Amino acid sequence: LEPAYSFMIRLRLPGGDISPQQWLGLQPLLAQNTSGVLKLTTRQTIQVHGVIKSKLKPTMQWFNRYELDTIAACGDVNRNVMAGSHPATSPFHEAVHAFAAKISEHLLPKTKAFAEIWLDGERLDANADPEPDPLYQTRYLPRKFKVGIAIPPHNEVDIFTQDAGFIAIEENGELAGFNVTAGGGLSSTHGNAATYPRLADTLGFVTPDQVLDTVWQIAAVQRDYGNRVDRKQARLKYTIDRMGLYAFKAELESRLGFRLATPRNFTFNARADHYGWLQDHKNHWHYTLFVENGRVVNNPEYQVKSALDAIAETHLCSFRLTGNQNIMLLNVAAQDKAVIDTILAAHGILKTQSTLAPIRTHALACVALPTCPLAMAEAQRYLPELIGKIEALLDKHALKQDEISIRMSGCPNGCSRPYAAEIGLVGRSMGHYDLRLGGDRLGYRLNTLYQEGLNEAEILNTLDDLLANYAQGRAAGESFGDYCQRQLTLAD
Ligand code: SRM
Ligand code: SF4
Repeated sequence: LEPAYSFMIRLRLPGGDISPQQWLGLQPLLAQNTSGVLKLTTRQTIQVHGVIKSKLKPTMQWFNRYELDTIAACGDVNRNVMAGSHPATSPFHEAVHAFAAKISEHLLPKTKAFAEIWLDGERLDANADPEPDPLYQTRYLPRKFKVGIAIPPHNEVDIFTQDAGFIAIEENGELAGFNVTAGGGLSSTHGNAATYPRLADTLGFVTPDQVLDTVWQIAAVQRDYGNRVDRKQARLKYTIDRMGLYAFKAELESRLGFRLATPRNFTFNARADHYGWLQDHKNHWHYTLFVENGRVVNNPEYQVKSALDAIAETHLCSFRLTGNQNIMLLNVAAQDKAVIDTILAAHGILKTQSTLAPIRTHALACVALPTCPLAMAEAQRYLPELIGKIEALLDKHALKQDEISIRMSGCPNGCSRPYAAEIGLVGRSMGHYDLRLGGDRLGYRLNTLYQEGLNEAEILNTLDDLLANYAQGRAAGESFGDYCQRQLTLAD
């Protein structure tokens, strides 16, 4: 008898876009072929669990019917490309956001194997020559490769954590081009000092027409220089540290045939999502809906799943996932807002969302148990409960409205980007977490290990003391992360 294999499947959704037709099309499939919970990920896409082996092919074919695919959503290739999601961020948002799909297509493996295996069912010819792929050749990349596009002043994509990043630069109301970053990556391994989270370096500036070549050549340098012997040293961040930034950049420029220009100025002023309605320069309205840890489920007082299904049925907006595991209702005409509001109200969204504390709505947790084989501790099933207890501490110190960012992951791989949070909790063993402090709120600085392997009581006691000190001793406008960083620096 064959073991009962079951699989997780992740969609490729560059920039997080999914239409209401696609959303509605997925629902019967989810009910029949998966565990039924649709999960919005930290890279703006959707994954589902519990697809048994015999249902894999019909599931892929179902996706294809709705023009959805899973190509390169996992593996040693370019992953789902992220892009700042909110159209109200900037007048040239649409043009910048469109680069997510362009980059995704440009770096997509050219092999026909996906279609042959999953769609038309024809067997691959085992004797055929390997298909030539200009980027991946016959060997793919040494490791996963992640690309993000940030649209200042918003840094929801945590641009400095991406292998390759493009920060849109506006000058005189026009899109001048992009600052290019490279070498971000977060994972580490407990007890292996040769592994570490790293923020990307800024390499220079490119014009919009140079973006595709630049990202392609960054991936190609990594393909040729990345470590193919030790997977723990294979990400681009280690390649850059081994080569040296200067040599990496020189290699990149020689392949590009041009020098990167001097990086331009920009500032980030937010990383968390802006909940509720915002209007853009074209007078379109966009609503951002909080989905705790990206789990699209119905709770009695907050029925996200039913609300989204009902909104999709109206066809009055499209959907876009954010890098913070939330969902946006895009391009609602002023006259249609009331219809959407009525649905949101009927499902408890309007009332509940406005009562949630910022620490909850700004939090991220990875999947972890029970499905993640790498999990050492709980994350998405536990963080909501822990936040309830932290909220009580915030209340006690009159900090309830403080927008502290807290992120939990079930192991040091860091899928919820905990190393870039003000409070990072990284699973060490069941019920025990490393507490990391001193990251900033906007994603410019990593946090550092404060205490190792704490249980819940120890986490709460430690935070209680720190929050008390912060409430008393913070400078005007100082965030919790900056305060902790100042104290850690003083203690050095
Ligand atoms: Fe991740 C592996 C879930 C974003 C770093 N990640 C996994 C796997 C596939 C476990 C596995 O290899 O068997 C997890 C599936 C668990 C499950 O049961 O579903 C998993 N990662 C996730 C998601 C779903 C977390 C979430 O709750 O949203 C995110 C899916 C993103 C997507 O849509 O593509 C997710 N993973 C990330 C991020 C954040 C990001 O990309 O912005 C990181 C840190 C950034 C980075 O890559 O440096 C991340 N995941 C990892 C790593 C460590 C990679 C490394 O450099 O060593 C692994 C393990 C590995 O690759 O060997 C991993
Ligand atoms: Fe799994 Fe670890 Fe990623 Fe969490 S951080 S989803 S536990 S691999």
